[in-house]
Amino acid sequence: MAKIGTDLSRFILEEERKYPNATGSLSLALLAIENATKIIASHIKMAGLIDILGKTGKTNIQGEEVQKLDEFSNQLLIEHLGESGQFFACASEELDDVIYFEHGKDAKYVIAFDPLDGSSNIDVNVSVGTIFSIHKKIEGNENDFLQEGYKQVAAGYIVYGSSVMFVYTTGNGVNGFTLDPSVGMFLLSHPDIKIPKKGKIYSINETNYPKWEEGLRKYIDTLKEEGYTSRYIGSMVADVHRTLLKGGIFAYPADSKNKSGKLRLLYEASPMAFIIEQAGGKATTGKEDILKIKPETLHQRVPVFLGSEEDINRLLSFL
Ligand code: AHM
Ligand code: MG
Repeated sequence: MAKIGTDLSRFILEEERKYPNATGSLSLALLAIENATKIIASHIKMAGLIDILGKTGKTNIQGEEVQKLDEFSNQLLIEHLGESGQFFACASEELDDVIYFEHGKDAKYVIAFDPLDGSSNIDVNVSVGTIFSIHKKIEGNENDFLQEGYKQVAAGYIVYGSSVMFVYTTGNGVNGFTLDPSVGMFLLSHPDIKIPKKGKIYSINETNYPKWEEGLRKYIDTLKEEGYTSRYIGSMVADVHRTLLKGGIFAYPADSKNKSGKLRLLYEASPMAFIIEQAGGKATTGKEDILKIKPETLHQRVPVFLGSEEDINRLLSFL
């Protein structure tokens, strides 16, 4: 196992050496994501200051146009991932359609991402994140994004919190890296993360309680009686990150108004499901495993329940 403190770039290259037939393309792809997200992290840290430094009109002190951070993150990822030459195409939560990269004609992978999840939290200085999901290019068209989640080659998230963390899997366990701002490197801080078999926390937007199905209401009532505690940030990356480390359950269910819930399969549900399952947890819509769903459209939404194995099994017995 890699040593605590190993930097992410080295870790990625060391992982690659375990596969004699690897071409290095996935490593370069992950390094491109790492670099882009470091830049996003530094901009998020400045978010409050950018206002002070003069965003009266739409230009900042350098006379550049001030972009909203989610637009900025989206654009930055598209540019970096496109330039890397490792991706054939990308799909983003912020874009209607797939972008095919000029320098990716021979690339092996496609990537779906949510550039800045939970961005409504930025204004109040609460954690946000980036989520990504990588699949193999098969047909060279939009269908490449409509592959089941279990076929992901890699998935990960970056949580821009009190510290910045990069957590990812290539289907071989989950590892977490913390950004050391003094050297600008992600260092291995959480090797081989395993989610506790059972937790004590549930995370759900309870204002929707009256609109939930009966079984879900009973389940949450039962958790309360048993002394579970409630934590809900409203930023999926942060809520899932806590669930991964501390156990319990995170949910964004369907309700009588939103029949498929809110979260998107490609950019949110599927990559998080891959990570949680790689850490020994479970992820379901309540009816089927999230990773088994064959997506029908780029922006489709699904109900999400993920977390500790025992907590998810228990939930399923109520639904
Ligand atoms: P976004 O992608 O537009 O930021 O929305 C997704 C976010 C998730 O991070 C979070 O889990 C959810 O929306 C919170 O929704 P709600 O405010 O309905 O509880
Ligand atoms: Mg989102």
